[in-house]
Amino acid sequence: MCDICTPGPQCGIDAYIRDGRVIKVEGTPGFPGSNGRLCTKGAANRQYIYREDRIRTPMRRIGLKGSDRFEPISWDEAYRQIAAHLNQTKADYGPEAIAFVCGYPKWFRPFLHRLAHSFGSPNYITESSACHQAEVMSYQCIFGCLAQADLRDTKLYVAWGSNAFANMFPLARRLMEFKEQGGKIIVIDPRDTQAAQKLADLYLRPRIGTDGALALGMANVILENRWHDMAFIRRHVHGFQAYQDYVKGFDLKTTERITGVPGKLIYQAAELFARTDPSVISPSNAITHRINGFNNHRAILSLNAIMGRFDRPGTLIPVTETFCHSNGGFRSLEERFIDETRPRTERRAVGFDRFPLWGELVDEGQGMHLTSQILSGEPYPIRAALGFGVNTRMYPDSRRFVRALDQLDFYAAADIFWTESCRHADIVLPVSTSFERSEVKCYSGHLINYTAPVIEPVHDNRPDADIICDLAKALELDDPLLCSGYDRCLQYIMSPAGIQDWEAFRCHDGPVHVPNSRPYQAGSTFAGGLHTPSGKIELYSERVVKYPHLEPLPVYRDSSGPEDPEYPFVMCAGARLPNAIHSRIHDCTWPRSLRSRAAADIAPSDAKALGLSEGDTVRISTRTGSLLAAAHITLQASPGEIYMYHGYQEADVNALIDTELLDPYTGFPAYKQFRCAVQKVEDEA
Ligand SMILES: Nc1nc2c(c(=O)[nH]1)N[C@H]1C(S)=C(S)[C@@H](COP(=O)(O)OP(=O)(O)OC[C@H]3O[C@@H](n4cnc5c(=O)[nH]c(N)nc54)[C@H](O)[C@@H]3O)O[C@H]1N2
Ligand SMILES: Nc1nc2c(c(=O)[nH]1)N[C@H]1C(S)=C(S)[C@@H](COP(=O)(O)OP(=O)(O)OC[C@H]3O[C@@H](n4cnc5c(=O)[nH]c(N)nc54)[C@H](O)[C@@H]3O)O[C@H]1N2
Ligand SMILES: [Mo]
Repeated sequence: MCDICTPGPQCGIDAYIRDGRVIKVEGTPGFPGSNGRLCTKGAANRQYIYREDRIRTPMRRIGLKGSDRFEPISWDEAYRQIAAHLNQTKADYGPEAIAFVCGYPKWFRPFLHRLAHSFGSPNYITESSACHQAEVMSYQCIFGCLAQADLRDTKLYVAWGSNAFANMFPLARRLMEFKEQGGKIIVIDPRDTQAAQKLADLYLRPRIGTDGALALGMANVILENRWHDMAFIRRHVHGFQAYQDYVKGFDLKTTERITGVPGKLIYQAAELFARTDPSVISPSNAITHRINGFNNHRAILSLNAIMGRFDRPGTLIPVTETFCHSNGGFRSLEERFIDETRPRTERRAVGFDRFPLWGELVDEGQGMHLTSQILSGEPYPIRAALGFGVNTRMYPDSRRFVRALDQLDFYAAADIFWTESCRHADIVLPVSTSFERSEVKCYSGHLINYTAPVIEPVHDNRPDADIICDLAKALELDDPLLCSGYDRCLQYIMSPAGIQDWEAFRCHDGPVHVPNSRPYQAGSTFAGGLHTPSGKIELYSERVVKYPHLEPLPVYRDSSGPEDPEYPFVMCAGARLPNAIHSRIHDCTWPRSLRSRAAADIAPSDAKALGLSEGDTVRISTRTGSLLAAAHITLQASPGEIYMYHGYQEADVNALIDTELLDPYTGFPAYKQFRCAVQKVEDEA
């Protein structure tokens, strides 16, 4: 299965092998979801797995940190050294002084989480500190559980901050079919995207990050026209009165002034959504990448609440995260697997004190506070870390993150490629790609798949899950299950799936249907009771109200901060490009050739004012840092706004972001909304 992006679509790949090498990849015909297709990134898998900079053997640093002076060592020696350092740090500072950190890869996460627990540390931290958890928290605060749009039965879908053509092509295809079958789509995006152009019956183009106001303005239209579902609200919704009072401040004129969306369009969108039943709005996680992101997301979700668009076909229906953030239609023992070795420690995970709502809802440290805690040693020191697929460029003010790595007494990095994090590690471990390993994945349609490797490891690499189980042994942890290896643990975790013949399942080519999966039953979430403090859908959050510095209503505040003549533009960094995925394929020549230079999208009027032509070099700067990029002049960007993709080594946009620009509810960084300056740079002739 393709692992270029996960847990996402998980497309089937046919790999053609000659003399032990992959010579060609194609989508697997008939594979659920992808049905024989691959995206631009997936088609580049061959270049990905044979990248020149793959780590070839375990390595030990012999020069200064960041110096690239390493020597090869054996796996046993690497394990021995990691275990010795981690156990020493534990003896000196306590187990919580070691952080177990993971980047975008997902497939082995419960194993890393259990390793942290068995070791005694609460500090398991992942990229979810900046990816998916803020959304989950928003759903939890309002509905008590994560939910998703039921596209099969809806009549109107609002793609709010979502461009599936770039970020998930099977979804884009589904939406095209949906439209062909008469479904209506509203797209809301400050960028004039492919989704806006190809899918939208109605397109709203707000200023970056003003979505909270837009949603409250739409709510005001709905309430004034009495289109809301009062019977549903009386029965199921908490805090309606307070919400209604707050929403009154967002009349059409005010909302138009804040968002830049014409009042007439705001009215139309509200009417179309409210008067089409079933209809559903599902805001993307792009909404959460800014200071007021959590509340913007909640304001949008609240529209579903006042219209009763929850727990019935065609609306928001609850999702079970079966395994590694994917839904296989059943409850695995993943939670128990993680929980049963949880340490009894007084120490709270990184970031819990600073982001108490996060601490209450999320079972992992808030990684956006990791740098600060390493550098300050407060409230307790973090002295060592074990990182799997940790990319320094994911972190705001990424150079500060590198400084934090350098301050650790010990850092071990496991990655496929030789990255900046590896250069600052003490021990580096080479890991396998999905072509070289076996793994179990669950996904929608109630499917489960046990893949097999198609090639021998390209170099002396090992799968992450095996490394974790081996480390449990090397660390001499009292955890016989984890020490028994990946497959035995899986059999335990997946036992509720009802698979009778595990061996047959393991050898089966392609996904199988989960025997014990259960189809969604309309109304079952209400019947089981909502997991919110009031037991109702909360427009006014009783979870949030406990924290005096947070506001229980989904209030709107400007995330850009006060205007600043020195930094007149607002940057939105990271809107997905179809040919890029974070840092991982910028170095593959095919996808890279589609946008060969790191480019900043800028509106034609701004380009003119700055005297820019297409491809000119610009310097983009903030108080935190600056970079050089190529100007890409496009109508996709509105005046005053700049868009740029992240993860480039030579133009790392996250190096411009102040680490303190964090949403106080979720700790999420301001990737998609911060002020910057843009200047033309005369190329040296
Ligand atoms: N400005 C800006 N920054 C962003 C975002 C944004 O929108 N804007 N998006 C954020 C989001 S949503 C996310 S999810 C993060 C992702 O950010 P990252 O976690 O940085 O994502 P990647 O660069 O894909 O992968 C990180 C590392 O994992 C390695 N890797 C790949 N597969 C494996 C594997 O199986 N095992 C191991 N051990 N390593 C592997 C890769 O080589 C790479 O070095 O970026 C965030 N950063
Ligand atoms: N090709 C590709 N696909 C990917 C990824 C990738 O790196 N590359 N990453 C994967 C990952 S880790 C994740 S988390 C998902 C992310 O999935 P999404 O969050 O859906 O993806 P983004 O492209 O970040 O944002 C979607 C749209 O939101 C818009 N947007 C940005 N700011 C705002 C705003 O303030 N208001 C509104 N209304 N819209 C806004 C952007 O212009 C963009 O078109 O994508 C996944 N898919
Ligand atoms: Mo993400």
